[in-house]
Amino acid sequence: MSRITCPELSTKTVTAEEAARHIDNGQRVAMSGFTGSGYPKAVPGAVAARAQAAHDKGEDFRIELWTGASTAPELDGVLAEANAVSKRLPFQSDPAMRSSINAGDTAYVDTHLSHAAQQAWFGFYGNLDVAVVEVAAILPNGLLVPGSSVGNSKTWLDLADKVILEVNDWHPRGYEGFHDVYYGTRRPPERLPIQLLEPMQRIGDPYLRVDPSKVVAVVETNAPDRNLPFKPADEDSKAIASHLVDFLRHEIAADRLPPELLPLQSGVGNVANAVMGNLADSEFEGLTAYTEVIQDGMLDLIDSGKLASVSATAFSLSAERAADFNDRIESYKGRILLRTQEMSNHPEAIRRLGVIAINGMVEADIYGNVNSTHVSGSSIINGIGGSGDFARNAYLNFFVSNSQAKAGAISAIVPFASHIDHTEHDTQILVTEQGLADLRGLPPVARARKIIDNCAHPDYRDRLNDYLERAIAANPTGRHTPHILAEALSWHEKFQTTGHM
Ligand code: 0RQ
Repeated sequence: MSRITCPELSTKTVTAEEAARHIDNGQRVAMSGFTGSGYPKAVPGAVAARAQAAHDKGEDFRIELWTGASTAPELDGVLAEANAVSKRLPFQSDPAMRSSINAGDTAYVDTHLSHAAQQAWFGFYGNLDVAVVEVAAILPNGLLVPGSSVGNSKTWLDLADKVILEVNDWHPRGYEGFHDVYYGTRRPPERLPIQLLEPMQRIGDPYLRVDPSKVVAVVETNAPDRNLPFKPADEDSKAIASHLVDFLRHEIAADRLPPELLPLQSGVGNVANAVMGNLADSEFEGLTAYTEVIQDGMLDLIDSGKLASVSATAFSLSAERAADFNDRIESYKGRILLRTQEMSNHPEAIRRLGVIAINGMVEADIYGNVNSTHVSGSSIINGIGGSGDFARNAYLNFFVSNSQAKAGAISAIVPFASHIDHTEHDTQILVTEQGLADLRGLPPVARARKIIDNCAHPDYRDRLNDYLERAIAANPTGRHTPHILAEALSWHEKFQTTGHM
């Protein structure tokens, strides 16, 4: 049976190539999609082909591209390869898009994921020309059933002058009832409190709304999400997970956490996935999650009976786990809720619920400033994503990483971070395979001693201690956060010139 049961919208069904003709050079185009799920699969490729054809004739064709978060080769990849994106926001993780940004060809506005929608409504980014949004079905009354992500789709549908819908029947029809789209947001000074008092509370509608008169094209697809595999947890990620879980036990014993913990948030990446795997083998029961992304590890936790429910904005599953979820979607109903990303990552909700935030990092400096985004200060990896939304407002925040990268050539603990996404004022607990540094309530030099002793790799520990002691000695009137300025970034410089810190 067709997934497009609205008579008005079904007459607008066209091919992806026809739909792409509604997108012109220089326009601002917003697409659905979050961590490789729920992004349009067909129209972006057709836009890339238009751009390529224009470039072949010596004509300009580049768009501004806004999304929920990262997408996939069929969206970011094809558009970057066609050099079709002049500006990108709020997040990406695609190899071709990353190269285009680092080459200076695409301007990247790396944005907190809870900020993108509201900054668009405030008009900070300019007028939105076209929205391209993937859904699982269009109902007879024109309401839209989202698929594996909600992200910023609500905002893009509201703001765009023209809308293109992709209806992908790879998403199970059973997605109806899995979403909560909040329509109560106003602009300051008329804003109201968000009455979200529990992770699974519904505060919105199960459907996305669209003004049918704005819909210029509907495209039918049948294509899977990105669904990248996860690395099996190695010894280091198991050690990180085990330090973290021991610490949670310690906090329960000290009466700072209830036995069922507080709602969990887990970032993207292999380490975060391994932490969820470790929790599945632990004694914890009745856990909840108020997070951004549901990776394989979280579904395992639900299946094990340890995790009662998850509120998020998107899935990010391996192909195997996505196929299994699609087959058994009914068994997850009522235990998973997908919200708009401005709600999944809302500072007010995160602060009220008391979220336990766990996010990956690239490096931390001895005082606890954290770099989540850049290599050697200049090249972007992915972006800040939701890590700032959660870490800044969490009850407890953890930043996790191996103590070394690139087979020991790089120390993840450095004298001075080469880029700072989370400042020492925001970071609470750092974890590497070496151990855990609980920085709560500590002043800078005490933080430094703890980070070096507990988290740095032994191969780098003596040099970090030596730097700290010399910095203290060299600053008789600057002993609050002592540095030797000429040396603070010398480890990164040495890596650039010799290939080793
Ligand atoms: O590169 O694969 O080429 O070797 O960075 O590192 O160790 O596999 O770690 O997958 O957990 O990702 C911070 C990138 C960690 C991620 C980051 C290199 C390393 C490897 C990946 P290779 P690992 P993870 C909510 C939260 C920001 C967004 C966020 C991230 C690659 O967690 O993007 O938190 N976070 N969102 O070799 C140079 C160093 C390095 C280094 C690691 N010190 N110097 N390279 N690498 N440390 C979700 C969303 O917001 C959507």
